[in-house]
Amino acid sequence: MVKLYGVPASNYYSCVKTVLLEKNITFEEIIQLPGQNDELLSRSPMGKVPFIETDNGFLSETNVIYDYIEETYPTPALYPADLFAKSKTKEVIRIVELYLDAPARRHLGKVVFGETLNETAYNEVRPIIKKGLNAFINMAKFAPFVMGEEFSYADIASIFHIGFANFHTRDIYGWDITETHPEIGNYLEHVSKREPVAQVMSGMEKSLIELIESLK
Ligand SMILES: N[C@@H](CCC(=O)N[C@@H](CS)C(=O)NCC(=O)O)C(=O)O
Repeated sequence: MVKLYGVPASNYYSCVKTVLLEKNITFEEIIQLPGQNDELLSRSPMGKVPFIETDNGFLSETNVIYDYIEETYPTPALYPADLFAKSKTKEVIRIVELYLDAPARRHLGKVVFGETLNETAYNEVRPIIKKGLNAFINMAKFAPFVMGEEFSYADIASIFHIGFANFHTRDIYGWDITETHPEIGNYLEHVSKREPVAQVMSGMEKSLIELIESLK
């Protein structure tokens, strides 16, 4: 049985959990904080979560996990069969990870852990996220899903990483992406009604609120 390690408050963990639910794969969740101890590093070389345990061993890095799961459990498919369309799907995933999640993550210390505002990040992050959002809007079809008619890994990454970015921009800049970009707001509202997404999202939000409260 697949074992999923990580914390429900994590957007990356939420992506992998959604994939497992979408594909009806039986799995066990094991709470694991990120860290740098040797045992963890032998399972997840960067000490990050999520990672999974398979019959063959441990695997980290969400994109790698997507590819492994897709080949191991091909139905329902979450990538298009066509190579170019599949590559475009991966392009969107990279954009939301690198230009929405990663810059927003620079505010994680302040927003989640109550640290002081990083002034450099304050000035640098907003324009990067604006560019990332432009790129995303130019690529997304919203018909009704990001890549068109089929729900895919691009939706899973977009839902959780844009949600993560918005959680930070609202707090730091008073900037709600779903208001400045209503096409994204409408898309997120529609897709978050999907059963596995709704289930994972509510667990993630609950866990995030509990984490923030516990740190106060
Ligand atoms: N590139 C990683 C990113 C995962 C990631 O950033 N996970 C966060 C939790 S949401 C983490 O483990 N952070 C701890 C750290 O960066 O050391 C992936 O695709 O899985």
